[in-house]
Amino acid sequence: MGEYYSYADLSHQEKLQLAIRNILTTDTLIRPLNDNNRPGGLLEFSKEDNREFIIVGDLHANKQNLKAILLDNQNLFRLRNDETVLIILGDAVHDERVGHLHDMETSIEIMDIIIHLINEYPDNVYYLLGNHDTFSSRLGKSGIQQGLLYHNAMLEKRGKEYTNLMQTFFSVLPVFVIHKYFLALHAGPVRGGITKEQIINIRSSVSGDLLWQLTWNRLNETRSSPSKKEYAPTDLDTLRQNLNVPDNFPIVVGHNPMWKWGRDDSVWVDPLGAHNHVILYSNLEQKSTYISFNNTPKYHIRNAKLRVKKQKFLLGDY
Ligand SMILES: [Mn+2]
Repeated sequence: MGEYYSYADLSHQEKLQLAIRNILTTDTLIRPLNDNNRPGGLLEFSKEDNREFIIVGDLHANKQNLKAILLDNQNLFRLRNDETVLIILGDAVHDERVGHLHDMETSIEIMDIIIHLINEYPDNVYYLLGNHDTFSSRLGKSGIQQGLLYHNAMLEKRGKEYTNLMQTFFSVLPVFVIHKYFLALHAGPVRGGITKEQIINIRSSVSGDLLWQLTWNRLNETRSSPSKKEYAPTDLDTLRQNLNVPDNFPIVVGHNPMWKWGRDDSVWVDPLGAHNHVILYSNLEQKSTYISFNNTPKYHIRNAKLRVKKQKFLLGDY
């Protein structure tokens, strides 16, 4: 496509349109079509795919961390050379730091970067749906309606058509990754199990609350019976069984930082009695954490160096 126009000349709206098209045209071998012949909720990468996969947790509008990850360990260079695949686990938007819950400019900006990455490397960059990837007035934190504020800020800055397109963008995102060495999704397994077919048809009218559960469920922290909105370690085991992967298969999620339980502050390995389970949170100010599976079952937890000035120079202005 690069022969016909310069990407930099495209409007924000055209870039977003292109990103939607890129998301919708993922190879159907990777993203099987649902029963309505539309791209489904599942990305399943081939066992022959030997690229490195790096996984980034919730960014919550932290652009510096995303840029630091791109520059760490030659990741951007490797994306460009089809050596690395970047999976972002959703919730790139909505700064959740105290005092910043109203700021929506940074959410618009980080989505500009992600849209750019999807357009630049459509076969190597995948963004999964998180519960914050919405304009819903019901999405909020501390009584602040972040979904609605984000919607209004975008409407003001980019206009109605762009805002409608962003709604389309959210509605076409994949939800779940199956890779030969891991499973990944935004929040957690559904209660009672979910089949591959159900994940592919996650947006079907008969799916009930399955999409909600995959993007909202939290690990039960009280060790009592999990509520309907929570999952227990046994639900992770059920998910592995449903998807025919080994009992010790890693399941990587974001969404639910376990700060009150101490330990590390951006990544939790095997929290609260779960096994082969990682909760990843990539939005800390002092730390930019991500995970790499470099064609082996063993993953590495990496912290990208936060080098602010050099990043701007190397990445240019998105
Ligand atoms: Mn979340």
